Amino acid sequence: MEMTLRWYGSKFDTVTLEQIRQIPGVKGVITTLYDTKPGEVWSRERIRALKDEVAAAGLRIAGIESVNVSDAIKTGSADRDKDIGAYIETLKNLGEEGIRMVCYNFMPVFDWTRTELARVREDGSTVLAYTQEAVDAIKPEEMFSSISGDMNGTVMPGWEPERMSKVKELFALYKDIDEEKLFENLKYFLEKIMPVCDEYDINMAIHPDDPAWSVFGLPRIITNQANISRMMKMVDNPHNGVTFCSGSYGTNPENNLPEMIRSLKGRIHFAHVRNLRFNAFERPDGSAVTSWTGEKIRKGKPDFEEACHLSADGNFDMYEIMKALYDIGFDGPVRPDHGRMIWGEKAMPGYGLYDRALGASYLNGLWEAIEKSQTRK
Ligand SMILES: [Mn+2]
Repeated sequence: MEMTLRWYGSKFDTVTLEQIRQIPGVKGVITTLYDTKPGEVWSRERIRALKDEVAAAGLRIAGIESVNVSDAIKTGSADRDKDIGAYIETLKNLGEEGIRMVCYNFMPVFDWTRTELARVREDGSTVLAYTQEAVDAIKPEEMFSSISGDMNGTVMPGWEPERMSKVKELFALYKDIDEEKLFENLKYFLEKIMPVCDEYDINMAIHPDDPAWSVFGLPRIITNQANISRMMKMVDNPHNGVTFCSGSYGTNPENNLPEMIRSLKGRIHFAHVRNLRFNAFERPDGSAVTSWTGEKIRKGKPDFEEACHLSADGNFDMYEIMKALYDIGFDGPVRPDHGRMIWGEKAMPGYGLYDRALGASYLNGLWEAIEKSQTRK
């Protein structure tokens, strides 16, 4: 694996490449052209300029997160072929510049959903959190204003103010889209882009839906093992792969993360590794759950918060997650995911420097221990 950090670009990120360069073991960044819109072609010149900027700091671009997919593609509306054409052009330009991994998602309207961006934990750090109660009590168009005060002046991916001002229109676009239709539109998109991915050896890595269930009645498909297997089979090409995000699949504590990783051997092109702490969880029918680690979760409407990466701080066994990645021979980029806000840092929630650097070091430590225990027997 290659340890990386997500970086939004010098115009948008509070963290600098020079800082990232000093995190032990981090040589690559996962980045994007944050000011491009879905449906827009990324020019070769802009990609090269980004590459040069990263290289000048002694780092390399290990992949893109994200090239966003337009609503026309997700809903299968009239403009989709035009937008797919632009997407293919972007992939070609990335391929020409030697970039081989592209993360994207296929979530309708909202990307990830959290109801709090700065829940205060017992140690005074703040984290992103989700309660089903808050989602149930709010209209989707109020979602943005309810959390925007805690964004520390940053623009959060998927929550751009100009997009959020049109939430009602966006919901109208998706009113006839159910899970089946969304699967169909994803298949159509993937079939069209696979030839350019084959030509340039570009690994497409779909990010799971977060949380792993329907919010506000919108369909969500990249949520569990059965659905990912369906997706892998419907376009059976190794370039059609996934971003294994432990924090997103893990929002359902019954998703057995190491088992899912093992079932995706050869199809995981990127990994986001982070931990969650559940304060309560229940199935939609109200029954109690035991997490994949064997812990009984207190029964109640879903309520979880993002913990630090350490196993002991949340409900995940981080060793087992890294071990599963090691066992399948995973050699792609991995990044610590959302971190807590600590030590007075002001940054995009989840994307400060300090706690992600601690996360990277912890994951590197786990990996070194796993590797040595396997090779020094
Ligand atoms: Mn993720």
